[in-house]
Amino acid sequence: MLHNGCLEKASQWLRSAKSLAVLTGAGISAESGIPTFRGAAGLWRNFRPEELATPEAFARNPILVWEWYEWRRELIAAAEPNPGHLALVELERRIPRFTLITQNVDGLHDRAGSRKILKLHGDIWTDRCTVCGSEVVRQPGEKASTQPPRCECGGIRRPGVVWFGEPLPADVWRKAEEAVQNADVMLVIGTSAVVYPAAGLAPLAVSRGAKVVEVNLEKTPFSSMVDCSIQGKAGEILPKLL
Ligand code: BJW
Ligand code: ZN
Repeated sequence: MLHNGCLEKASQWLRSAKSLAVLTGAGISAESGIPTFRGAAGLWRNFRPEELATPEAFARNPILVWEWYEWRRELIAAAEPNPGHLALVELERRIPRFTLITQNVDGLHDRAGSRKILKLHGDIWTDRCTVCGSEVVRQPGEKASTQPPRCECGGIRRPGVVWFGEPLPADVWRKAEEAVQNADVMLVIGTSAVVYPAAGLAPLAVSRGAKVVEVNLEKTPFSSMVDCSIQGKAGEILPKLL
């Protein structure tokens, strides 16, 4: 169903949900002013994210990749959570079994006040040493560096995110699958649904008989398979669903 007529139905499902899984993507942070990956605004110096978010790109040109992340960290530090993020905080408060699964690395769900967050693709505020694996958490607003910093062990640090070709953190992924398998309702918000394995979670919920509701500005590969696909801005639709 590709019309907004299902908004009322979706909010009924949410009211009676005992177990809710939510999957978010870059679209939920778009109204906070953070560019999505696959829109025109996602371009940085004419590079596509697929050319920058890979271990090969970092190995080839660590400074270039590092600068992209510093640019994004600056945008994110200046941004605020929006009504979409806040609506999910309220759902967490209302629904007994609630799991927020996010592909986003921006930390806006944390800043909005969500507590149970599974970060599938890591966190842009964490740096990880490429040699010893030790992690350092940075504070938004910390002075930017133009080069990837060095670890005490001498290794160079990289952003603690998941790049193409890298496995997702195994425990986080296991919990995400579990939450989706046990959900009676699933919300899929602001994701283009092209990046796996995250894109497999909504089909998993469908196959388990959950009611699946999509909120997105545009149609996606999920739209025709879900129970209700609502086209609109997450920051406007989610508060209406409550
Ligand atoms: C709004 C809105 C508003 C806008 N309101 N909506 C062929 C087939 C299947 C899989 C593969 C394949 N070839 C390669 C793969 C694997 C690959 C993959 O899926 N590639 C596909 C692209 C083809 N996946 C991987 O490599 C993953 N790892 C893996 O598979 O490991 C296997 C393995 C096992 C064991 C050992 C080794 C390996 C890893 C994927 C990692 C993805 N990483 C990134 C970067 C993270 C760090 C960073 O942020 O820099 O994650 S890529 C980027 O895409 C980022 C995002 O989380 C992810 C998803 O993007 P998202 O969130 O959907 O954003 P957009 O921009 O695409 O969409 C925004 C949406 O919002 C749009 O629909 C808008 O309409 C909407 N919108 N405003 C509501 N206001
Ligand atoms: Zn180290």
